[in-house]
Amino acid sequence: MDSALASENGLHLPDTVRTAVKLLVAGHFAVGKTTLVGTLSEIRPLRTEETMTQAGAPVDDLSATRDKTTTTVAMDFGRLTLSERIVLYLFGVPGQERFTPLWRDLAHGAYGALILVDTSRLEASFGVMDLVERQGLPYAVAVNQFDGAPAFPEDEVREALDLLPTTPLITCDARDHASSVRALITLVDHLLSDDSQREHP
Ligand SMILES: Nc1nc2c(ncn2[C@@H]2O[C@H](COP(=O)(O)OP(=O)(O)O)[C@@H](O)[C@H]2O)c(=O)[nH]1
Ligand SMILES: [Mg+2]
Repeated sequence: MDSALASENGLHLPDTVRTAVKLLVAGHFAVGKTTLVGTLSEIRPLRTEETMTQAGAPVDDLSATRDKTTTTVAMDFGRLTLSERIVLYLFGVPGQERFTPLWRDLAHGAYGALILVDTSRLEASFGVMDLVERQGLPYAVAVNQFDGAPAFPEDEVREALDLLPTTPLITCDARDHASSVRALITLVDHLLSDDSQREHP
């Protein structure tokens, strides 16, 4: 929740900002989206979390989700002033199947997506990767390294997720500010690169 560029209370944007960039933070249930947006945001992130009810039990797979008792019903929202001129707006967007109809609206105007994955259930990311690709959004993939999750070599993760050689793949800790900033900058660099322009002209 810090930025040297945000004003003291973190609410007001410097009047030098000229460009606002919308980015999605995407990923399956409990992969760390809310954590990452909260770590990065200089304003108090807007969260739409609700305590999971019994009614959600058949659709939200809790088997591998450690001690999680809330789920994002719509999205997270945060802001990060990257430079005097550029502000990033971060939208944490749900990967659960039942939110698919929201995706076109959420993706509207977005420059790209950071897809969070968990190596202990890589296959759970296929759905959200498909959603991002169907919206035509360029993306980078960040492994949110959970304690005790397998640390596969990069080429195995790339193969399992069927990534293009040009798609950036990084490891991060969504609880750590510097690590999360690095992940986001990797995405922004990719969005500015020729590779991303070639893939999504
Ligand atoms: N060990 C560890 N736990 C994390 C990390 N990121 C998130 N968590 C925890 O994993 C759970 C799910 O994270 P959350 O951000 O709510 O996931 P979301 O459903 O994708 O928004 C929470 O209990 C977090 O505290 C991480 O990098 N390492
Ligand atoms: Mg969440």
